[in-house]
Order: sequence, then C-alpha cells, then structure tokens
Amino acid sequence: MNKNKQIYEYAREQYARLEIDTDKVIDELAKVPVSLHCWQGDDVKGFDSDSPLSGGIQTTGNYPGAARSPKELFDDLRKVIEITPGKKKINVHASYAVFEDGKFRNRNELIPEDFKAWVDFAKEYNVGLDFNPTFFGHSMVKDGLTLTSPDESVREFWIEHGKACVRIANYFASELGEPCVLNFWIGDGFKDIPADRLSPRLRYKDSLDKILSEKYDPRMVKPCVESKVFGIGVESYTAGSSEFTLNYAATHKGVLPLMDNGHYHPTEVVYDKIPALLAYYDEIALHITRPVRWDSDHVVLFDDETREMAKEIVRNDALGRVYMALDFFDASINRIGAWSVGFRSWQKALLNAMLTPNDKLKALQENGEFGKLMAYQEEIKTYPFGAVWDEYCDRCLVRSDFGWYDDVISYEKEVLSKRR
Ligand code: RNT
Ligand code: ZN
Repeated sequence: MNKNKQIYEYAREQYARLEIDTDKVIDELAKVPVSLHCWQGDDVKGFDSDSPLSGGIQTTGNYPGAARSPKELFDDLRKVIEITPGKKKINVHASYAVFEDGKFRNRNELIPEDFKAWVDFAKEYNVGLDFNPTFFGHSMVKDGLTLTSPDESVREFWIEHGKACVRIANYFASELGEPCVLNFWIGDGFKDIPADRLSPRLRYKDSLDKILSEKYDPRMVKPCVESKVFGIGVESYTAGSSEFTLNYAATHKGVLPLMDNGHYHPTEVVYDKIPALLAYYDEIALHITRPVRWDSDHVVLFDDETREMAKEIVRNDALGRVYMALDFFDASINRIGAWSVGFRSWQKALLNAMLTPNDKLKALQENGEFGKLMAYQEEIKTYPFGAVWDEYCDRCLVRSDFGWYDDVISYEKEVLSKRR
C-alpha cells in the first residue's frame, strides 16, 4: 500500500469511531452538483457589449490572460473542470451569448440558439446549466436603473430581456434534462439618499411579475431573486433588498430566494439564515462568495463562514433543496487558479460537513450537554480531514496536493501568457 493509502486507511478508522463511513461520504459528495460561474474567466466582461461593468459591481486588477472570446473562455473552463474534483453545473450570464450565425442580437431579443455553444459545452461534460439575465454593463441601463426605471421604455427593454431569459432557461432545462436555476439580480439603486424608496420597489415587483408571466415548467426552471444591501456607487439604497426579495419569493409560488453571502452587513452571517429559510421554503439558492470590507466578491476560501454554510446544508439534510453556485471575480491573480481555489474550497467545506458527526452533536444540544458539545466540536477540528480530502481528489482523478497549481502555472505559460 502506498503512503497516501495508508494515511487514508488511518483516517477511515478514525472517522469510523464516530460512525462516519468515509467511503460513502466520498461517493455521495461526488454526486452533488455545484454551479461554476462563467464570469470569473473574463472579469465579468461578457461577449455582447463594450459597455463598462455597472450595477455596483467591479473587478479590480489586471493580471494578464483574461479570456477574450468564447473559445478562450471555454478553454479556460475546461482547465478548471480538469483540476477540480466534484460534479459541476455551469452558470451562464446572458451577456455571454455566442452569436453563431454572426448576427448580433440585443439583450431584449436574445434567442435560445444564441446559447447553443453553452449547451454543446454542457453536453460534452454531461453537466447542467444555470442562467442569469444580465441587467448591467449595457447602454440601456439609465441612471443606474433597469427594471425599476421610471422611464417606461427602459423598463420595457429589460422586461423583454427577462422574458427572453425565461425562454432560454426553458431551452437549457429541456436540452439537458436538469433543472435550470434562473437568477434575477439587478443593481438598481441610488448613491445618495432617495426621496422615494417605495416606487422603485413597486416597479421592480411589477416588472418581475411581467417577466415571470412568460411560460416555464416550474419543475425544470427555478426562478430566483437575489438580494443585495449595497453596491459600489449605489451605497444608500438598493431596490432589491433582502426584505424585498424574500417577500417576493414568499408570495410567488415557485420563486426561490437567493442569498449571496457577500450581500449583507459585514457582521451578518448567511449560515444562520439558511435554516431560517429552510423552515419556510422547499428550495432555496445560494451564491457562495467571500465579502471583504466593501467588496462582496473575493475568491471563496475554506474559512469559517464557508464551513458553517456547508454544515447548515448538510446537517439539515438539505443538499437536495439548496441550489449552490459560486460567485466571485478576481482579476488580480491567475484567473484559473482563483476559479479553482474557490471551487475546491466549497468542495472541502461540503466534505468537512459530511465528515461531522451531526446526529451525535445534535443529541448533545437537545440534552442540554453544552460543555460536552463544545468539547466535541473542538476535538473534531483536528480529525484527519486532509487525508479524506486527498482520497476524494484521487478518486475524482485530480491532484490533491500542491501539484494542481503546477498545472495552473504551465497553462499560464503555454496559453494565458500568449494572450496579448
Ligand atoms: C452582484 C451579484 C450578482 C453578480 C453576478 C455576476 O453583486 O452577486 O450575482 O455577481 O450576477
Ligand atoms: Zn451573487
């Protein structure tokens, strides 16, 4: 037996003492889909517009090698898929339309065929697709507003965009036979103190109603509304606040709330909100990210919030009820590395949660044995998690140790550095 296997055997025994079957956990984790966002590869630029990024989001950094075309982005995604363990879905933004017939279509007139390249890509890897209308980075964003704009023609344009996206989500789901999460996020809001906080929200509500009047199969298309507390240049007011989106979802059957853990006040934690929503909703969605001071989109790490979020999903037996998607963009380091660190971190968090003796710990809580609960939770932290992670990577045929980053470096040398 080689050294790694010996180490794994030891870990397996350790976890068996906690009545955790590591082999079973590895098999289960490999089946859990996590949505990999397409927009880390090109700093959220997309293919359909030269307008600068808007909506209160921003990428910083100019590390060389960003994807400049559909081909380059697909190549880069392939690399990320190759070096990360676990089942994926791909999360596509509407701004990533690939006009194969050479004819440009504006966002209000997009058709399913404009995303055939994505469907082909998904079929190549046997993965599902999720989708997002793109309400930013476009000349029809007026004074920072889209679906909430007082200008009817602006609103109309974006409603048409939303409807087109419902049709595209239907197309994804029917082509791939996997549900398509269709996430609505708008950056609409104000930099400074508004005089009317209600009218934009009423318009947002009405616009969403109009968009979702477009027909879709609720078992296969999962519309979500994502909230946000503020954006860059949109500091004083965001129309799609947490209360707004939660109540929209609660009052519209089939619509899911989406929580992005970068979209709350800095001391709020999304892990506590997950069970709160699970008490009311059959299904919810997440954007997994890492907020740092003013920014909501740093690369996901295996940190406390990430670990606790995964625990809330796993120990509440909600892996089948929570649609998990990554959402971050870092242009200051190698983008393939950033993408992969984020994906691997969430995989680690899920694995860690699955290697926690959740039933035992819950029983301690129910029995009021809080001292013992604390002691046990601390002991588990030093269990040989790394050995199981290595074995999981091995079985997924990806490198577990530092070696995977060598692949990132060679790809940078051979491919990315030539993009000038
Ligand atoms: C922005 C939201 C949103 C975007 C993507 C690109 O703050 O998190 O989800 O990051 O749609
Ligand atoms: Zn998000």
